[in-house]
Amino acid sequence: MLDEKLEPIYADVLRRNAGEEEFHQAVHEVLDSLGAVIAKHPHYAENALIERICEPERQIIFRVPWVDDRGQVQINRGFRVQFNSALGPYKGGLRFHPSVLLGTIKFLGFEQTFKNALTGMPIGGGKGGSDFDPKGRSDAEIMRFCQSFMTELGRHLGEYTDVPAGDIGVGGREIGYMFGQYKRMTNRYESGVLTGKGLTWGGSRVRTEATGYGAVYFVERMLRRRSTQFDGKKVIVSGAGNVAIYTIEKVQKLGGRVIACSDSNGYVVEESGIDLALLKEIKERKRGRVSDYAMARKGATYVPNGRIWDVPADVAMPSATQNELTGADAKTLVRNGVLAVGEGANMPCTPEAVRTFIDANVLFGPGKATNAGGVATSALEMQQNASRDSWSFETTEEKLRTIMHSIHDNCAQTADEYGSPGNYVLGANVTGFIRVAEAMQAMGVV
Ligand code: NDP
Ligand code: 2IT
Repeated sequence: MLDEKLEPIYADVLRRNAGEEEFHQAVHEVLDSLGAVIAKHPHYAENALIERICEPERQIIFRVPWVDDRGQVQINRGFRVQFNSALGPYKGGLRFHPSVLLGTIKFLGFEQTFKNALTGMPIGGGKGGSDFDPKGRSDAEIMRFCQSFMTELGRHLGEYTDVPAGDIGVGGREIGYMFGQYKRMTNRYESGVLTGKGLTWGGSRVRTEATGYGAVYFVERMLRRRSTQFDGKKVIVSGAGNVAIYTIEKVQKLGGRVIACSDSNGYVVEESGIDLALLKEIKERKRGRVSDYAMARKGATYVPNGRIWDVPADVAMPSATQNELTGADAKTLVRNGVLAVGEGANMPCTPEAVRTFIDANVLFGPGKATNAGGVATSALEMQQNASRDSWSFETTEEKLRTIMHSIHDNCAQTADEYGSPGNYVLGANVTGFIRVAEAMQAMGVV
């Protein structure tokens, strides 16, 4: 039940954003945490501040025409939701996936606003993408799509305005094609307009690894509260993309055993531990499938269309997509004795799943805190670009580690302050909200 002051705000969000269920879900989760804040500090409910936070500053929708390898004209839809610029230029990734709708980008932009605030860096919140499906497309098709997408998006960007990066379906290759097109359109080498760039042309070390590494640092810090660590733990990581791969890498470095990962077709289990070099070879270089990995490994079992959450583990790191872990999956994990769950993806656990974990006293790291290492390192990339500098791997990773620990500690402290010790969902929502709210109040009605 939402606070009685928040109920009409949520009803309005439902009415004005009809059918955008993922956006409703993300807003509800934050509002659910804000009852405690406005009870303590009623001024945050004044001047329609919360209503303004739920309304994106700008929503851009555009046609993306391009020509495929057979000479056929294809049409996709492009989006950029510039959600909130109270703390800095809009910042957030671009997602290319056939499931993308305006409501998807809105939920992601809303989450991003609080996540970015949590990092403590000067970045506002935004998100974008397209319903373009990169699967099975040639390099040349990807390039033509990215060029057409940037031709329209570019006019809305700028290092002081809006700075995109990658997300599902957008990695170094796509950022390269988009940066090239932006440079050509503007006749400016504006490094700070995109992050996730290649290391030889303005990218930051550790950005590729940052989301996965950061998520592991966050969970490591949670585990420490129970006087334990990754060493010797059995871990399952869903997905097999950027976030999943570097989550696996860091867990393995810390002595954990990752026994399962997945893609949208199925999951693989290997009790002796996933061979990361082979997984990288298949996913990063060959753009193959998890089933190809299973085929290449004697000890691995491939389960098509199964639930990866059925595999018993100490730690679960959902790192694929939203709502991939349901209430029923959470019950299975709890029954199998899961100790900690860290959201590498954005909103991968349904509200029922989150409730199940919190009720069962499972350490639960919400995405906007746990996966903030990616965007934090993007902000480090912006810092390096602004100073025309380039830091070593060690320096950059140390900064990432410090940021993740401070996000963890701030969330834990806020949860204590608001009477819900150990509730990182409340801690993250309230900490992020207060930072955005303070800046918005200082700037007046804008
Ligand atoms: P990638 O495109 O590199 O990998 C995505 C992985 O998730 C793939 O294994 C993909 O499988 C799987 N997946 C994607 N969509 C679905 C779906 N609808 N159903 C089932 N599986 C799916 O993306 P990332 O690793 O970058 O992103 C993963 C998650 O992490 C997303 O939620 C993203 O928003 C979040 N995130 C990413 C950050 C980053 O820096 N990249 C930062 C913070 C959060 P398949 O190949 O079959 O599609
Ligand atoms: O969800 C996310 O935080 C990202 N996809 C990364 C955003 C960024 O700007 O680095």
